[in-house]
Amino acid sequence: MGLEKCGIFLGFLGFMFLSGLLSSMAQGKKVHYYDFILRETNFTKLCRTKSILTVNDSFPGPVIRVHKGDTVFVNVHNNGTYGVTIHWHGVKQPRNPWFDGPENITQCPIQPGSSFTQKVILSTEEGTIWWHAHSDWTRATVHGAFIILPANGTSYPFPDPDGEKTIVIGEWFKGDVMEIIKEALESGAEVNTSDAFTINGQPGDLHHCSNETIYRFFVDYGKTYLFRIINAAMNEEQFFGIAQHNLTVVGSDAAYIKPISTTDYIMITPGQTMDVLVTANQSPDFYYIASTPFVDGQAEFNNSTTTAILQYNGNYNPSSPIPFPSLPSYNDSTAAENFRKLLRSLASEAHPINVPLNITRSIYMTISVNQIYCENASCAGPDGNKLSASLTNISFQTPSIDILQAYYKTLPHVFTKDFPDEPPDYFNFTADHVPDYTNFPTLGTKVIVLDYNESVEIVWQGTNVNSGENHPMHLHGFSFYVVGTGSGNFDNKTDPKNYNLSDPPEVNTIGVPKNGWLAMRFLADNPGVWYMHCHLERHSSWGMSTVVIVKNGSTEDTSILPPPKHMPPCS
Ligand SMILES: *[C@@H]1O[C@H](CO)[C@@H](O)[C@H](O)[C@H]1NC(C)=O
Ligand SMILES: *[C@@H]1O[C@H](CO)[C@@H](O)[C@H](O)[C@H]1NC(C)=O
Ligand SMILES: *[C@@H]1O[C@H](CO)[C@@H](O)[C@H](O)[C@H]1NC(C)=O
Ligand SMILES: *[C@@H]1O[C@H](CO)[C@@H](O)[C@H](O)[C@H]1NC(C)=O
Ligand SMILES: *[C@@H]1O[C@H](CO)[C@@H](O)[C@H](O)[C@H]1NC(C)=O
Ligand SMILES: *[C@@H]1O[C@H](CO)[C@@H](O)[C@H](O)[C@H]1NC(C)=O
Ligand SMILES: *[C@@H]1O[C@H](CO)[C@@H](O)[C@H](O)[C@H]1NC(C)=O
Ligand SMILES: *[C@@H]1O[C@H](CO)[C@@H](O)[C@H](O)[C@H]1NC(C)=O
Ligand SMILES: *[C@@H]1O[C@H](CO)[C@@H](O)[C@H](O)[C@H]1NC(C)=O
Ligand SMILES: *[C@@H]1O[C@H](CO)[C@@H](O)[C@H](O)[C@H]1NC(C)=O
Ligand SMILES: *[C@@H]1O[C@H](CO)[C@@H](O)[C@H](O)[C@H]1NC(C)=O
Ligand SMILES: *[C@@H]1O[C@H](CO)[C@@H](O)[C@H](O)[C@H]1NC(C)=O
Ligand SMILES: [Cu+2]
Repeated sequence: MGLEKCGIFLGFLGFMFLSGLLSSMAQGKKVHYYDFILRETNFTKLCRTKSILTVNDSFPGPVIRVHKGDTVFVNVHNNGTYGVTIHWHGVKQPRNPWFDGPENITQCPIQPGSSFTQKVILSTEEGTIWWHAHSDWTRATVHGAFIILPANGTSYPFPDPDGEKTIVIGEWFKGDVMEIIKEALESGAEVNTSDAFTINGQPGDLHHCSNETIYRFFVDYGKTYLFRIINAAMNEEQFFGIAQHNLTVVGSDAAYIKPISTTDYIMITPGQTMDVLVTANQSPDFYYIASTPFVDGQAEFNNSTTTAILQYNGNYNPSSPIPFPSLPSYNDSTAAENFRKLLRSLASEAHPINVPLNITRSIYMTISVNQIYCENASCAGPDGNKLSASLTNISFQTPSIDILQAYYKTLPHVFTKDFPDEPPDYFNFTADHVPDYTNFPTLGTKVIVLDYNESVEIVWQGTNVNSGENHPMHLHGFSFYVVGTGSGNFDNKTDPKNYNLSDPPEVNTIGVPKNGWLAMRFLADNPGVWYMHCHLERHSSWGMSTVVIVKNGSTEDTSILPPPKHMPPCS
């Protein structure tokens, strides 16, 4: 190459580089750096001081606050006593499964004394998501909000709120969560229930130990606030409300929705987020904010209510008693469904949707709680068996080498690619009495393999095996459109005729109704290894999960990014 040509070539490269830089500057996209230090911290809750694993000693953990399309580097240092991983819940991570986080799915744990810097690539997400540990039950105390503001030069699709509040609903166990799940998996019994729910780390004053420390949200009369609500609880969906204040839901799972006006409660599953506008238009007073479990299954659960106070600024004598919201009763499946059915995409010019219409891959997947047979009824679950759970009757066995590495390096014997597109056996999934044999799943590390850009439909079918209940299903690496739902068994001939293809909500987690079904669609345009699981932690621990591998497309731009130099090693 002559000198002149070379100069022109370099000039061209320079131009390409500069124009790239200029266009990203015009959109104001930024790179952020956060340091997370995982360590044991002493906390006092429910009259008991105990050590919990936290990020930077805070529960809930630090807030990540960025703009749409930014990139975040989080240096996670583990100063604790066992291996942990961190997941960015609701971040699609285009082509970047390396930093998604689920233990032994995309990485092995970050060992004590070591660090892992995770690159979190934001794309279309806008609104509220969260981050949490994704190792055993560590997420009980290791989680925090992840707020994504509109990109520079754009605004909310509703009037700018006067202020913003973040509500993280958590679940508090007096015992050690790692011991609790270990003990339950060994014995096969139901998992110990928690002792309280929390709002921003406080159980609230229905628990006398939290009487003085109940969380207070201060508001000015006449102003409107954007409440970003995250359900970080482990095992229970929640009904949430604020006394005498209407909730206007404007977003969920970092996507805007058509405003749901004047609802007096929301139902929010573990894993979901709701962006809610609240106008402080009542007489200046204290008002209870409350969250109570929604559980329509048969298992024992923590039936307590967590509270906080919405407190108007000013001089006045608060009412006694303080007004309390009226929430649906704990097993009101209809109230839960009635709320979920209100979710519809904004589907505007500025926030368009792209629902796949020509489905090239259909998967019908059953969701069940199961049992594993124990000789001589030697286990502590029902009938002397062990409790288990499955998708399509396969109880997922987590490997000891991460599936991403095994896939990338073609390592044998880590997983198999034979997760079926249909259940092995059709029966009346939602019958009052299902055949006994359906209780017992097969065990395996079976994954779903999708071609790049396939238009996928998954129908999740709740079953009454053991007993039915609402399951909040979550998919990593994507958000998906909820196109249909119904009770009983899905009918693949008639039910698709009633799909909503014009404004279905775009979410990353959704409650599949008890003894009902839910159909979702997505375009498989994100190559990688993506975990799919129930976000009720004990179900996930029992095997209610699988993995979706999306193959590379034909170009570099449609392939998984090169791996980072150092991934945490597997032992
Ligand atoms: C937003 O973009 C404008 C140019 O369009 C720029 O002047 C400004 O600094 C940007 N603000 C931020 C916070 O990035
Ligand atoms: C966490 O703590 C470290 C060390 O004290 C500090 O450098 C870092 O900024 C903190 N991170 C956050 C997100 O607050
Ligand atoms: C927590 O407090 C207990 C006493 O209440 C103490 O024994 C323990 O060392 C403390 N742990 C940490 C990590 O500070
Ligand atoms: C945690 O931090 C302390 C203080 O810096 C250090 O002495 C200890 O070795 C660290 N432990 C781990 C497991 O990183
Ligand atoms: C679980 O609950 C049982 C019964 O209350 C109790 O004996 C056990 O210690 C608990 N396990 C843990 C790890 O807290
Ligand atoms: C909390 O404190 C208030 C007074 O400060 C008292 O009236 C109320 O009974 C207490 N509630 C509980 C559950 O202890
Ligand atoms: C809540 O919404 C209903 C229905 O629009 C309305 O009648 C009521 O006045 C609203 N209440 C408050 C407190 O804004
Ligand atoms: C849960 O608590 C509510 C209100 O205290 C009560 O009505 C209901 O019966 C309780 N449910 C269970 C299953 O304990
Ligand atoms: C639907 O997809 C199939 C398979 O990719 C293709 O052959 C067909 O032309 C598509 N139909 C429409 C209407 O796009
Ligand atoms: C992940 O693999 C490691 C070994 O690399 C193993 O110690 C750990 O128990 C596995 N985790 C899970 C959740 O199976
Ligand atoms: C399945 O069982 C349910 C509940 O008993 C019943 O209502 C329904 O009719 C049954 N469906 C079929 C196809 O038998
Ligand atoms: C439709 O459902 C029937 C069972 O009701 C099943 O046998 C058949 O394979 C399904 N068809 C497709 C295309 O999934
Ligand atoms: Cu579940």
